[in-house]
Amino acid sequence: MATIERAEVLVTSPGRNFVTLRITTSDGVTGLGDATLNGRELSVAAYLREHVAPILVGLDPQRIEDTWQYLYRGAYWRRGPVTMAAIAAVDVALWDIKGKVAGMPVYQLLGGQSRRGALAYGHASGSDLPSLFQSIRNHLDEGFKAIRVQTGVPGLGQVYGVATDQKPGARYDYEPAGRGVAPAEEAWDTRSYLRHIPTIFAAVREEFGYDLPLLHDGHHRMTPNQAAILGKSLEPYDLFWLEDCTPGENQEGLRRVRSQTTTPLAIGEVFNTVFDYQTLITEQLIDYVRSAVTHTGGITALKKLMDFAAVYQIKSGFHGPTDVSPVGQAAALHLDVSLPNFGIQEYMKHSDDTLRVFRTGYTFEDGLLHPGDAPGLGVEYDDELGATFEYSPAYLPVNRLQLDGSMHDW
Ligand code: GCO
Ligand code: MG
Repeated sequence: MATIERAEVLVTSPGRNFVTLRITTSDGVTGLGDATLNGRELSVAAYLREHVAPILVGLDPQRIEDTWQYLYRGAYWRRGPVTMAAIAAVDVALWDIKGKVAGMPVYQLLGGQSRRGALAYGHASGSDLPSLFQSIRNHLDEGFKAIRVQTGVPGLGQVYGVATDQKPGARYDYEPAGRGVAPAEEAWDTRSYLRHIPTIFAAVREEFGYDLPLLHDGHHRMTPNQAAILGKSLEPYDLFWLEDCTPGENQEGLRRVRSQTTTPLAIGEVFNTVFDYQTLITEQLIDYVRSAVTHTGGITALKKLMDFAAVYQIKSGFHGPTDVSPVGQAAALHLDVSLPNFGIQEYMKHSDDTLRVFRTGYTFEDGLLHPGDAPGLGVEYDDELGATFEYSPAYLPVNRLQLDGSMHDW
């Protein structure tokens, strides 16, 4: 029987920071797992190096479920983004190994394909309408068939999620990364935002029609009542979803939003276990689960969460920004094509440097992503090149109220 011989933590920064776990078996089979926690990367690297890698050595790499339970229950301290990203990395690396040993892509081990590919949405943004329209056109030219729309708000400066440059492929400055010893600060005003956003969606529908699925991310900035107001005012524009309208950790707060608006809701990119979703799912307070494989304990945990959601007709809409590494994105795609209750997949192409360090086999054609047919996940890591991109701290911005400088959710 092969055993786990080595578990190495690889940190690289080709444009932005990534943490990867590589597990090697005594037969020489390797598996990769993503452990990237944007802005807190080294905490997961240390958790893995100090507390997980040593205890993996000697275990049976085929026992994915048992290893998951061992790391989750055995830690005593449960849940939390650092722990769950570390468990996810081990889990995904073991699925990669199992696929390679079986000679099959991971999606085959998950039950095979349920669809030709995963409908992807891209990120269009602009500080004003002409630049937003240009960005939407660029995304349509790149083949996207669903588009997230973010815009600047009059009276506010830079707003998270809005690119300042509209060249094809351009994106928000913090994607790839906001390097520095401390986060940048942005100013916020929710009332201006609530007034402005419906006018933007009216203009986008007028220009691009009603066929194109449109999404919007509220980045946790509203109270339940404010979210209800926004959801209602966006109803005429037929959104695919309104994302993270409130900080979802108060799950009961979503009852207020849900009872007031039929705009579909997506939540969960900052969640890390099924328990964060319990009320949201059983009371059908959301339509889409936003988790990433990387931040929710891996393929094993996210598949169970999605099976639970399926009972309530809730679909997937996995988080796929560039701070989820190509390994994490590949893991999501294997789930996407196999899940019966797939909804949509977020997709931002990684930088060219990133895609040289992580050689991927996934494809994007005619608006659909496919994980490819290589055994395992289909991603290879270039150690030599990875080592040339040294880690440096990079942070998401923080958000303060324009009125008085209070710290605010975003
Ligand atoms: C999204 C997001 C991202 C996150 C980022 C955090 O929907 O893609 O909200 O932009 O803010 O991934 O690390
Ligand atoms: Mg989001």
